[in-house]
Amino acid sequence: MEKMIVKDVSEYFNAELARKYRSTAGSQDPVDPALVDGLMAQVERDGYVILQNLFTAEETAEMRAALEPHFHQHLGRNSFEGFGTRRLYAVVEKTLACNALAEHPVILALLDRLLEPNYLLSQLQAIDIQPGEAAQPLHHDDAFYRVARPRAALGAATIMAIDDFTFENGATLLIPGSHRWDGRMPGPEDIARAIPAVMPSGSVLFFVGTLWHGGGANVTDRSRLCVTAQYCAPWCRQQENFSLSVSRERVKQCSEHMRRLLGYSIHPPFMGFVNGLHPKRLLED
Ligand SMILES: O=C(O)CCC(=O)C(=O)O
Repeated sequence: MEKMIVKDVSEYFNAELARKYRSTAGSQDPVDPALVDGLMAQVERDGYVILQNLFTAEETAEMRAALEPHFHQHLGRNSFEGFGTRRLYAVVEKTLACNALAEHPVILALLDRLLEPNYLLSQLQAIDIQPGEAAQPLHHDDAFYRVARPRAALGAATIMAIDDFTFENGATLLIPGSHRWDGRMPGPEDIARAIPAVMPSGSVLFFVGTLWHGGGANVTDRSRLCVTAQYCAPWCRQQENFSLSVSRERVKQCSEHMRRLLGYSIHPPFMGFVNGLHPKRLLED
């Protein structure tokens, strides 16, 4: 094995030390760079973009059917989770059906532009807003990393409509351009100009972690189901502790991309190691 002599520590910090387990970041099916350029222009301007009809009706129905048996009847524990909202966590352990959202090539292509290689899945959950639920408090997803704004986003998120999203059933509310704000909170005028992410089932809202948003109020008599995948920089802590909530047997059933996103990956030179070695060794029989 070639011996690495560290003369300059910054060289060491940037070195990809893995040999057998070299990173698979960026190796998903290619996406037309012109398409990604167009989507990124919208993300940079508004903080979000809607990917219309990314999934077919069959794919969406498959996700709904896979999720439904796992929902408990109990509702959110606070007004942020929503007293009238059902949430399902540790989705990968329960079903692989939603991996297709988390590792969709168009979404990975956008994340490749926004975040450092080997970014992580921060959480994957299903959110089912029940009739009569109030609007969720507006927030931005990377707020729990206490780093002063304005700054680049430390993560990004997707919200996939399983049901059609309408203003009446609680489509996610967004404040366009709020990703560029400093540390200020939204005032009444900002809240008044928040717009609902109205989109048909199978579409995906993609937004950066600095964008102010929140679930809308559901004034209909039907629930509003979505799946959301959130991602973070490779050196940020994931919200869900996937190494504890997703069994190794389950991870072995996942693709290379999902394994990397769940945390079976290294941020150079060695963040994420297990006993000094690459975590993917744990997936070997
Ligand atoms: O359900 C939604 O539309 C948004 C949910 C959300 O932003 C959250 O729970 O953090």
